[in-house]
Amino acid sequence: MSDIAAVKAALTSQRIETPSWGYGNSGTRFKVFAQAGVPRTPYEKLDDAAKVHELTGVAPKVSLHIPWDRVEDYSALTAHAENLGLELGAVNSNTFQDDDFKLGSVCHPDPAVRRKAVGHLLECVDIMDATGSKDLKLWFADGTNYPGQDDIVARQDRLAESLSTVYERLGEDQRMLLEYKFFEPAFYTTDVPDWGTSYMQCVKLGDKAQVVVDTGHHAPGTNIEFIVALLLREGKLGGFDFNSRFYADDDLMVGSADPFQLFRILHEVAKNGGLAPETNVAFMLDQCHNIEAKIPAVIRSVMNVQEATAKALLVDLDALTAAQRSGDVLASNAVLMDAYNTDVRPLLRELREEQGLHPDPVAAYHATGWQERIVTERVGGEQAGWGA
Ligand code: PSV
Ligand code: MN
Repeated sequence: MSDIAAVKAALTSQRIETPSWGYGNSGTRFKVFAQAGVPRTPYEKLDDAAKVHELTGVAPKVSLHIPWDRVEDYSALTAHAENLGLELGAVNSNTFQDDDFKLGSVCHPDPAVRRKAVGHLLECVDIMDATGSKDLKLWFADGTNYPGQDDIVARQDRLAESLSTVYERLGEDQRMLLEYKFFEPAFYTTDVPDWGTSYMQCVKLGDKAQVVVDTGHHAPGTNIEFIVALLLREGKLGGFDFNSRFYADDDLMVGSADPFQLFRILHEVAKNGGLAPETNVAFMLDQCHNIEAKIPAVIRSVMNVQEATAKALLVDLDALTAAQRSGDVLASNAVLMDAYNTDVRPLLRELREEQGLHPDPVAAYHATGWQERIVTERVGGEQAGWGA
């Protein structure tokens, strides 16, 4: 696609989902640096997310994490989101912070612990019913640290059985998104370490189960765009958890470590129909802003995804196909590099202005006075965060 109107239309319809936990305090296992003005409640996280959407125009959805975002009344939380022009997005489960889950959750050798884990996942589906969320996003810390610690295949069977109980509970228009990560916190085996394992489990479950690609969850050197292309080919790409990494699961801002990789991923997405709303690929962020200001960092991340998407949309697919078919290696590569090397910032500024937005959302944020306001008003109470 290189027709500018079509590029702008695709950019306008793209939706980027921001994570509630990105607005809270976070850190490494060494230290959490608290920031002034951080939300104390899920309601305040939504207030911050609304700023991001107001200034970017493309971030109306917010992912929740349970129990971090547990509230008394989910219809009140949903109403709060709607009043802010937001929607509640994926509900993320958490079976990794409870003492019972030391040896795993849905793969634990003890059926009572597995029941407890499945109970939590079912609670997440209840919450989805109340919030109108369509996606249940599952990531399991399950695994082992020592050879011989548990039976690899038995754990896979327990996983399948647990997932199928939850799958059966999903409503007509709800999905299960199964995320993989190659290690951490388990260091020897991880029960869902890679896209193949997630894909195998999802295929057995059925059409409502799809794979989530967290860009920080692969071994160094993994060709992520290849995985993305194959999952799209099979109709099994449920979405992304976007972030950047230099070493492991660093959760840095998407597009900051390797913008070229992000472009290559989005090129496969764009080329293989993944930007069409009906393909239903969720473009989620999963990031932690440990040392940088949180709201501007989320805005910057949204802009980074937009820039990579714009470059991907500028790839001249006709020229690319012609060069590929004629076996012209250098010409094929040049088509991609021409798009990547295009400065799309003027295009995005123009698009924002056409939509009545400020051309520079980060500058616009600083001019709103929101940061000063939350620092003054959010005093007392307990700041949101997951501890470390
Ligand atoms: C696990 O590392 C993960 O990527 C999952 O998506 C979790 O839900 C999230 O991080 C928690 O930050
Ligand atoms: Mn993730």
